[in-house]
Amino acid sequence: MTRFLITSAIPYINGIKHLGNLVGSQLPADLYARYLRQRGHDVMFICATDEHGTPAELAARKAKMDVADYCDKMHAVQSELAAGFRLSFDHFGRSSSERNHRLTQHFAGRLAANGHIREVEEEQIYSVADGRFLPDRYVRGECPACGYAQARGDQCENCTKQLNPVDLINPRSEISGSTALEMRLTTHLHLCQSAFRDQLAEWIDSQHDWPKLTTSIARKWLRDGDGLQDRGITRDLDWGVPVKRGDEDWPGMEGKVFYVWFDAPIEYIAATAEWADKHGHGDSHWLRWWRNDKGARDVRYVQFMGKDNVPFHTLSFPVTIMGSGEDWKLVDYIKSFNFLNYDGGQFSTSLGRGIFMDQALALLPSDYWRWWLLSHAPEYSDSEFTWDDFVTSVNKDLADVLGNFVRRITKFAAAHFDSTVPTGDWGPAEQAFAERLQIRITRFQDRMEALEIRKAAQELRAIWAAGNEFLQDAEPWKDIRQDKSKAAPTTALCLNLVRLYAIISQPFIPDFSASILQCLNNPHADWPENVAGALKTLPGGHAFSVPDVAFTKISAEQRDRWKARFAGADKPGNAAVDTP
Ligand code: B3M
Ligand code: ZN
Repeated sequence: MTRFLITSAIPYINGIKHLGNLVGSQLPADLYARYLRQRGHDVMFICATDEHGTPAELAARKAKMDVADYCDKMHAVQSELAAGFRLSFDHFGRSSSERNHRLTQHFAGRLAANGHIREVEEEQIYSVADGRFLPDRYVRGECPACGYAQARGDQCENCTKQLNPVDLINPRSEISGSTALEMRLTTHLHLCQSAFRDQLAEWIDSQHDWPKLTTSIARKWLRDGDGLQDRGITRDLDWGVPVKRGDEDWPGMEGKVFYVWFDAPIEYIAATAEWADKHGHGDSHWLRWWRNDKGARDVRYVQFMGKDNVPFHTLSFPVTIMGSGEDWKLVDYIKSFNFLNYDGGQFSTSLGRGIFMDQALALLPSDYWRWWLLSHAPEYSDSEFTWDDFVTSVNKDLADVLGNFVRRITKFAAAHFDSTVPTGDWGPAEQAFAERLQIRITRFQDRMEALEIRKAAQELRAIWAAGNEFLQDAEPWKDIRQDKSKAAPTTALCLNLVRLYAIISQPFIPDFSASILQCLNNPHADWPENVAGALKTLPGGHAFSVPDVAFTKISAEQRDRWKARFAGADKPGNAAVDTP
């Protein structure tokens, strides 16, 4: 048994996330957490809402709400959607929590004590029309690196480059659109990241097993030099973690808050502390996940995120950890993802283009989405959601292959064996099938452990198909007419195979799994270490009930209707999606 700490990038509070966001971090992290728990490991799976910074302020402003109230509301909405998608977080925290305030101030205090923070008087963009400084996303303009016209002041969405508002070409205010911007002096804290260049390079170079996507992005910004400039970690904003060094006030920093990207990753730690608080545990319970000197040395820490978040997790956050001089855990493995596109373009929150988590659940149960998203995870390149592909995947993989197998064998056994598992000794065909399946399941495990998600899904699909083939070849419906006992071993094996499918498919489609195990009156979901043994778990005489149809096919008419409906607000007849 190993202890696994798993964190998903924490979604911004500013609205309901689309399926591209979901498949880029939370969903694959959930898959992994579920799998590891099944294999008997001790798992701490953490996520939270990212509630500070300009994304939160701008969204609250649009919703005409006080920021704190807006965050309360949206945290509840996001929690409910996470539950709807069966995301099995041990804790879904909030970066605005008291724990995060204290830990963020603690880290800043340590960094300052170790000489890694400088106070810098610098010019920042001030909007005359708005009467305020405009940090980060309060400014939009052209990206100096790639020319993207809609780049935000904190990071270019197009090329992932971290930016400062002053870098943008032709900047304008996101609040008023005003271009009457001037530079004014203000004092901020800078994190001396550049001093860590060698240490970071050595650390990243030693990660031989990390996905190429992760290391290539990290190296790009490290080598470029650019990515590792000292960066401002404070802002002239009202909402956020007040700037303090530990418990002490920071003279000159009154009225300022920490930058959202400084406190957001610290929330991974804080959320684990929130978890401990919620369960009435003392500090040692969360420290044992995070502090090497307090029991976390044997913990394997795995992070999940979209590629745009990689620079912050490979450069900035590690500097916070390293620079603290305390023995906090550094990440062991970073699984990152490319983007999911929507039907020939990008998902767009502002245009209402694509499918958002709430809309998805209103159309179909979560298993349908989980299966398509995970089996098409954008691991090696961007991938694309199309309705045709989604419908094929649901109708073929889930309905024809998996659902049909379950339905066929349970109905057959209900009709001919009185809804019980028949008794009968295996012949060579059953033996050979079990041996073949053992090989496949080992391969499936290897893929899951290597976090090769698409390949794991392919293997799982092949395992489902193998059951259909076995049943098709064995033809128990022929034997049943002449000699019932001849059909018994095949039928018994296939009923046990239904159970095995429910178990190994659980990380992908947990609702299916739960409902099948219930029908089989078998709550013991032990992993099939030994396949032959697992296929004999339900003994002769064991009673079951026929499950309802697990997956309903999507009709061509439904597909066309949905395709039109989600094409985007710019298309006639479509209303804008109601996300802030
Ligand atoms: N909230 C960006 C995002 O939602 C940001 C991630 C923070 S992870 C510490 O994509
Ligand atoms: Zn760019």
